[in-house]
Amino acid sequence: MATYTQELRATAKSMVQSGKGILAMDESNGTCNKRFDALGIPTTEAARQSYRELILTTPGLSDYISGPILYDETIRQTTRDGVPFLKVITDAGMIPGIKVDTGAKNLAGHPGEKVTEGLDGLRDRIAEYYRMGARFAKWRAVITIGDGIPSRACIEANAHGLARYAALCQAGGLVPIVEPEVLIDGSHSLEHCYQVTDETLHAVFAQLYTQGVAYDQMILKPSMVIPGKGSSQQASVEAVAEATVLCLLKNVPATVAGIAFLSGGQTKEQSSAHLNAMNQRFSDRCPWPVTFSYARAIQQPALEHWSGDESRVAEAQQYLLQRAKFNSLASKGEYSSELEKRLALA
Ligand code: 5MM
Repeated sequence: MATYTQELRATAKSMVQSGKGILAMDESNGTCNKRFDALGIPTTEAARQSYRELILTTPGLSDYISGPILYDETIRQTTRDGVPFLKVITDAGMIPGIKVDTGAKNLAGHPGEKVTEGLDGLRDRIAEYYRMGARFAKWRAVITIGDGIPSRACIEANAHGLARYAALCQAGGLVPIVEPEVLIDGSHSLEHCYQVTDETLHAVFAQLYTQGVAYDQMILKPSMVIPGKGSSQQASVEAVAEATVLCLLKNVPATVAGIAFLSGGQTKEQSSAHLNAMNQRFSDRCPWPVTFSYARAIQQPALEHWSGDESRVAEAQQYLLQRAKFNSLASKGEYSSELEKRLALA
């Protein structure tokens, strides 16, 4: 059928190869500036370039990362020595990815809810990114749990957008990462999160089916089933791992090439522990590789340590590499909190 079938299958497989995950560094300028602002880092293109160069030139990064997800500004940047970031990535044996959504906007008629935009002109943008060398893409939809929400309108609009995006990507040679994020914000229970994630994944896969998306040529990037940040009833690592795996088993076809979780505001330790528990306890029941596509849970310690100080680049890279390594271990069920304490960098 599609011209790119074999290539898409091979790319998807490499993205979730054993012991590796995906590094989300696709923060839009707004999000990146917000994180920089909090640390007193100048919110300039030069600072964003320096930080992204720090990440991409980390020695050994490709031991744990199959590919980074870039933002439009980043995919066009070079190192300060003039080497295109795309070349740095491919020379290290990693696969370049690109965020192609244009952000979550207010959903008309549904206060407090968002719909992700970016379908207009997407076919041409995909063609350009493919020509540049990108081989996978990402689109994030946001589902908020709150009083009377999510609405069916929000879930269906976002599921439809994700499926249209995924079909366009596959037609243009990019493996789509399909990211329906149920936000951790709120005081909802684990059970409530399960119910919303279940409904969301069900709607997403129904739309993916309707749009003819090939499951073996896509990656799902879900949130974990976890109580809201403000809930008084936090759950054990085992309970989160079990509820998440059960929800995935119920909704995700076995032929999907892989699952790569977002961290969604969990601490770095929680993100590693939850992923680890899923792989340790349920790998024999999961038909897909289960790994990570974290942003904050990999980047935050490095970003904080660097804080815009160029004399700290090498140390910050060690922080980044350590989180990448811990999550690589978690993707094989080989991480432990004991290891975390023993190898703590500071
Ligand atoms: C949920 O956000 C994605 C994963 O990041 P975390 O592991 O930190 O939750 C991430 O790829 C996200 O989409 C980007 O960092 C930010 O995108 P925007 O468009 O919000 O700048």
